[in-house]
Order: sequence, then C-alpha cells, then structure tokens
Amino acid sequence: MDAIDLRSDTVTKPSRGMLEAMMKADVGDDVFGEDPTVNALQARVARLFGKDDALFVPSGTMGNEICIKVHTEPGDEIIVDADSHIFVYETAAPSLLSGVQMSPVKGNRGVFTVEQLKAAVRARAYYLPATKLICVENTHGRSGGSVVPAGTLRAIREFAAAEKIKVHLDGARIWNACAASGADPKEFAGGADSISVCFSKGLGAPIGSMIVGDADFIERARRYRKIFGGGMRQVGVLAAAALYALDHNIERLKEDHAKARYLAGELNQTKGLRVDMEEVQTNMVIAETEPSGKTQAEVLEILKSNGVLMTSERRSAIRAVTHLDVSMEQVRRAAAIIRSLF
Ligand code: TLP
Repeated sequence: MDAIDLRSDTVTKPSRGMLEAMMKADVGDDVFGEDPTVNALQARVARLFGKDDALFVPSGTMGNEICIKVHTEPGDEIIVDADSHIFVYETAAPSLLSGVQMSPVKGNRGVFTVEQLKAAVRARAYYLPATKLICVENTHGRSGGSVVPAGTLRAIREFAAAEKIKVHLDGARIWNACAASGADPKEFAGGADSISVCFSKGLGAPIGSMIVGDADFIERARRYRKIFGGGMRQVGVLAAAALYALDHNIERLKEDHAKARYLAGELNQTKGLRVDMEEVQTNMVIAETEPSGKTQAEVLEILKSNGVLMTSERRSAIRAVTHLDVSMEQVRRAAAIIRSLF
C-alpha cells in the first residue's frame, strides 16, 4: 500500500481536470508579456486582492525574495519573524540577493505587537541600518499553520506607514487563512504593500506563485524577476493550472482543515506526543515528540516504516500537513497507525 504522505501540501499531483486545463491553455511568450493565460491569471489575482497588478513567478521563495529586493537597498534592515520561512528556510537569501540584514523578532504565532515593532525599528541615524520592511507570514507555518488576523496586519501596516516602512506579506497559504477566518483576500491585502501567494501548496497546482502590489511595485518586480532567472516563456500551461485551482480548490480547503483538526486531536491523545490544539487552525499539525523519550528523527523513522510520512518541525516536533491528495479515510488510518505505535 502507498505511504500516506503528510509531509507537506506541496506534494500534491495535478488532477486529471487540472491537466486537461493545462493542455488546453492558450500560450505566448511571457517575457514579452504575450501569454494570454498568464495575463488573465495576473489580472484575476490582482482583482482578488484589491491591488493594481500581479506578477507570476516560479516559486514562493522567489516571490518573497523579489519583494524584499524591490522594497530595500543593500545595507538596509528588514524585520522578520524569528520563525518565518524567510528567516529560517530561505538559506539567508535576503542577505545574499538584497544585501540586507535581517532583524528577527519572536512573534506570538507570527503576530507582532506594535510595541515589539517599536522596539525593533532603528532610530534614524547615519551609523545605524535603516529599517525598511516588516515581513509577516500568514498562515504561520512554524506555528502549526495558525492565522494572523486581518486586523493585526492592518495595525502593523498603520504603524509601519507612519514610520515610512513597507509591509510584505508571505501569503503562501493565505487561501487557508481566508478559509479559516472567513475573511476576504482583500482584508489581508489591506494590511500589506506587497503579497506573495502560492498555487502549489493547498491549491494543488504543480508550480507557481504570484506577487501582488501596486503598479509601480510590480513594474520593478518584473525587472528583478528577470534578473533572478524567473522570466518564463510559454508558461500559460502553469497559469492554467493556477486558474483551475482558483476555480476548484479553494472551497474545499475547509475539508483539509477538518482533517487536520481530527488528526491533531488523535495525536494529542497519543502517549508520548503533545499538540498545542490552539495552533491547529488550518491544515497543519505540529506534535512535540519530547514526551515520547525518542528523538524527532527516531519518531519520523518509526512512522515511515509503518507507511506514514511526516517531516521534522522546530527543535523536537514533527509536522503533518493535510491536502487534497490525502483523504479523511487515509488520515483516520494514519492516526490509528500512530496511536498503535506509541
Ligand atoms: N514551505 C515548505 C517548506 O519549505 C518548509 C513547506 O513544506 O511548508 N513561504 C511559506 C510560508 C512556505 O511555507 C513556503 C514553502 C514558501 C514560502 C516557499 O515556497 P516555495 O517552496 O514555492 O519556494
């Protein structure tokens, strides 16, 4: 029997319907701005988030890194959450590609208070780095996919605007934040100057992300996309997958959230594992392995040899992510296997 793959919602494969949409895509050279399917996707996503324009990019990482590049100059400083993807999982790319220094602030499940930000923003002096950008992640991956409320984001942006600082939202899983909170994408977008969103996580597309912002920002982002090697040609085949995902795979995200909630409850009742149930708001479950007396790696290996795949998270925890290629039935089976093992 195939393993139950809960490592990430990035592991999904395009469905038959999605593949058919990709085959039918009308394409053109997107470096010339001539791919009609990419143009349609960009216009649709810009509208969805209530911003002027949008730009298709190959990955969430490139989306974040282009935005950081556009918002900053080498020698600037950016405030990031100490547990964010940008700070932890992008191999120090902001330092390498934008020449900026990252100032990590420990948010509460990705939420910064204005007091924390006040303390982190540098005074304006020639001998200090200039704080130019605050990055927020929503949903917040290393906090079990918890949601940063739209009101919090707006308060952050209000504070930042008064300080002449921009706000970037890493919205790789903003769709899950919308599904869980009932908020419209525009409500989250109102709290940010730029947003990067992904189609290749919970939405089930094979590749593709998008940067959203005002017209001038996107024009500059287009230049850096080319510099970073992200200018693609007949990429309408991928934009068609993203359009299909927007049409078919948003409503169903709530099912993934229900699967995660079920799994979290089961793992939390498993001897040796501990889940912070308040974190479980979307499609992720992070379980502490410390009470089991086994290392994270040992637990992952035991699960793997019994047909359940998860990943490591934080220092001593394991992570499961539910998605459209794992059914409730498989999640129940995974939970039963885990409970029988510990
Ligand atoms: N996250 C992956 C891993 O890299 C951890 C995952 O399995 O969750 N922002 C956030 C919040 C992300 O979670 C990810 C991917 C990215 C950006 C980067 O997206 P890609 O992988 O498309 O570069």
